[in-house]
Amino acid sequence: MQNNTRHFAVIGVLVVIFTFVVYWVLDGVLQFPMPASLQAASIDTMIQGHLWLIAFLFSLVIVFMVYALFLFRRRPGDESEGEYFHGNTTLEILWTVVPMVLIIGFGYWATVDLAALTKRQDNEVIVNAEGFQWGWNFSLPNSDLVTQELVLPVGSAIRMDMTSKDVLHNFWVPEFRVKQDIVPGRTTYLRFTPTVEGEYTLICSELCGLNHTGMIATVRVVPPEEFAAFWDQDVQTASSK
Ligand SMILES: [Cu+2]
Repeated sequence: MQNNTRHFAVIGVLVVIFTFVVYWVLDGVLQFPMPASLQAASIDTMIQGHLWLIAFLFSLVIVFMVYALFLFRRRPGDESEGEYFHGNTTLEILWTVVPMVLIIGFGYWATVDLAALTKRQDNEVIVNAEGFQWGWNFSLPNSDLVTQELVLPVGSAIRMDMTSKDVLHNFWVPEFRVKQDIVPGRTTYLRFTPTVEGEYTLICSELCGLNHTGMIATVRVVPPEEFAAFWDQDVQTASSK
């Protein structure tokens, strides 16, 4: 028993060290683009939480396994049978209750975050997006103008009202983190607030046919005055045709 306590103490320390190492590797490999929306922070925090959990569970399994493989391997000349034991109620309760608590906890966290991310905001700017094989059309609700480039005002809450001409598509700007499927026959919505001016790429994130990978559009996040000017000017141009 004394011996077991020492084994568990060593394993415990190794698991902690290995957890930090695996997290460090995962965090280094999974480099996300710069966050550029109000919603990005909560999603990034959740991803970090998952990385810690993944690192811990991976370490727990691997450290126990490798430790046992090395320390309790059969020595030369040892022909004895292993000790027979049947079941361990404490262990079984532990490995049922702990994952259950973790899953419920993470589920609760995700539900709260999702509710906050999809909540109606004050003074939302509504922009229509239409996906098709293989491109995008954007317009404002009261404008005839249709553009292939998505211009958005920085700092404003945006609601994308999205439809599809043909098959499933998905609106995804990695820097904004949020994404939403676009479904033929109905309108789906996506809310986000761009926080950093600049140029981004909108990517269709739902396999939609031969040129799916080419279904991209430029997203420009500009000062509110420039946004207003862009649409006003172009609306006039469009209606004067
Ligand atoms: Cu698509």
